[in-house]
Amino acid sequence: MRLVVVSNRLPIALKKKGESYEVHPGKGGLITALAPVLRDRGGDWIGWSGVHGEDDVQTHLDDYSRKAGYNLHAVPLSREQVQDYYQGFSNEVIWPLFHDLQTICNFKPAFFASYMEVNHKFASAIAEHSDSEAYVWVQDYHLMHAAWCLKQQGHDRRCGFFLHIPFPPPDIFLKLPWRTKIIEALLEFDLVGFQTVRDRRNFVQCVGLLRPDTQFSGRGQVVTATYEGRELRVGYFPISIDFKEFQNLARTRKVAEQAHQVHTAFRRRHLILGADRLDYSKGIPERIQAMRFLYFKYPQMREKLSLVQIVVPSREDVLGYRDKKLKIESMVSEVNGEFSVPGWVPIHYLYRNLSREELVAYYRVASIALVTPLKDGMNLVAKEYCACNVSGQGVLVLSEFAGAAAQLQRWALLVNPHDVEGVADALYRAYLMDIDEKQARMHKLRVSIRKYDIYWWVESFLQAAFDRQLGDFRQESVDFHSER
Ligand code: GDG
Repeated sequence: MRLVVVSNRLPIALKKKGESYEVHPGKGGLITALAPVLRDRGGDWIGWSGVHGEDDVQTHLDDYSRKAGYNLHAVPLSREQVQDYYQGFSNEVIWPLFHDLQTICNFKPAFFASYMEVNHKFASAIAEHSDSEAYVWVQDYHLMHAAWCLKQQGHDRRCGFFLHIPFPPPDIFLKLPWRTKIIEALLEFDLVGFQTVRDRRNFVQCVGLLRPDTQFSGRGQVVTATYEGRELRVGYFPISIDFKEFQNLARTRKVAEQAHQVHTAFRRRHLILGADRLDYSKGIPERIQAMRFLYFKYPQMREKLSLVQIVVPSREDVLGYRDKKLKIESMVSEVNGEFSVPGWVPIHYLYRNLSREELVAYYRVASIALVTPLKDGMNLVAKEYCACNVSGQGVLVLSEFAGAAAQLQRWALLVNPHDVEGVADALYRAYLMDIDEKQARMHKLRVSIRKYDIYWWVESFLQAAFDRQLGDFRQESVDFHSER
């Protein structure tokens, strides 16, 4: 069966070279895990290329496809569509709303109209590049109407959908002017997947309020919904990383040397690491406040612990992101102004995209990872840190509002990111933790992440999509099935 993956962006980066383009492979666990599946099945990937109106883009993609072993198809988007569907509807409506920030949503009707137009465009591309035998796997919140549009256009396809971000509870979701349309669109997929059991519960509750004629049956990881006389499956599939790849990279000589250099440059002091895309959901200002509180409440931690905060530039065209950056920068300078002494700076701030090796070197050398999003679908940084912690002595301080907390809560130090004193206390506890406890916790974290890696994620989604009977799924709670 041919697999067709659909996402807002294709898993490549196009770089302009003179009059032409160079195609570079995309990074990240999703592409690493899906590429072999697509190659084996002879698959396709449909998405926007990231550039506007270049006629020859598809020719470059065709050349690349021959090498990659699966086909890439670009969906062309105009500048206006990118502005209204991507920056507008996706990132000024759905992203903030689904991260519980309804007050900053911009519910402009033109954004929804553009979103619908683009979803129709994607549906036409899916219809063109697949037949009724294919399985279409749609990724994420930009394309929640893909299955609905396919049906409207008269195409019969089996479609699954995975939401990478959280699904909000009804009191927040109901604020959305297009709430019923979105729920009805999601119910048109054959399988809808969420990151955690909590996200699925929120979805089921919203369906209950907006389409009370829908019946749910079964329990466990995957349940059945009956909607307008047809059945679909609704499950949770916590996404993960390529554990072995990260671990192996962390063990290379190059990364070990880089880690050693960082350690020496910081005069062998302990490092706390934060690494995030620039985003208000990641809780960076609250984290900086927690650092200030740490140095204030526990002055003995000054000159012993420094935070290295990596911020990766992101969504610079979306309203509010630039202000966030300025706010973070002024907070960093304030803390540094207050506590720096000759030879020691409390917060090292890096605003750039590090190479994978550099990032892994920081993961390897950091004594503590401080992962404190206000809300996050999963958070892969938490998992990558553990995979790269080859010394086995690092401590993960993790927000209870990250999807990853459901799986990792027993062995990480869980914190409420809004409680800056609580975060400071957790950092102090992490610093003082005896080595046996650190090793025991990190061992458990690594075992769990190794077991439920990105390949497990792909396999469990695809099995729910077309292989297994519902009875084959776990009915019992396992570690990542917690309510958190
Ligand atoms: C969305 C959801 C969900 C970070 N700094 C650098 C760098 N990174 C990479 C990390 C990691 C990725 O960025 C960030 O992934 P997250 O999961 O933390 O967050 P989102 O980007 O918001 O992703 C999230 C995810 O989708 C998957 O479903 O977990 O909840 O919001 O992989 O390694 N990479 C490089 N340099 C850096 O400086 N090269």
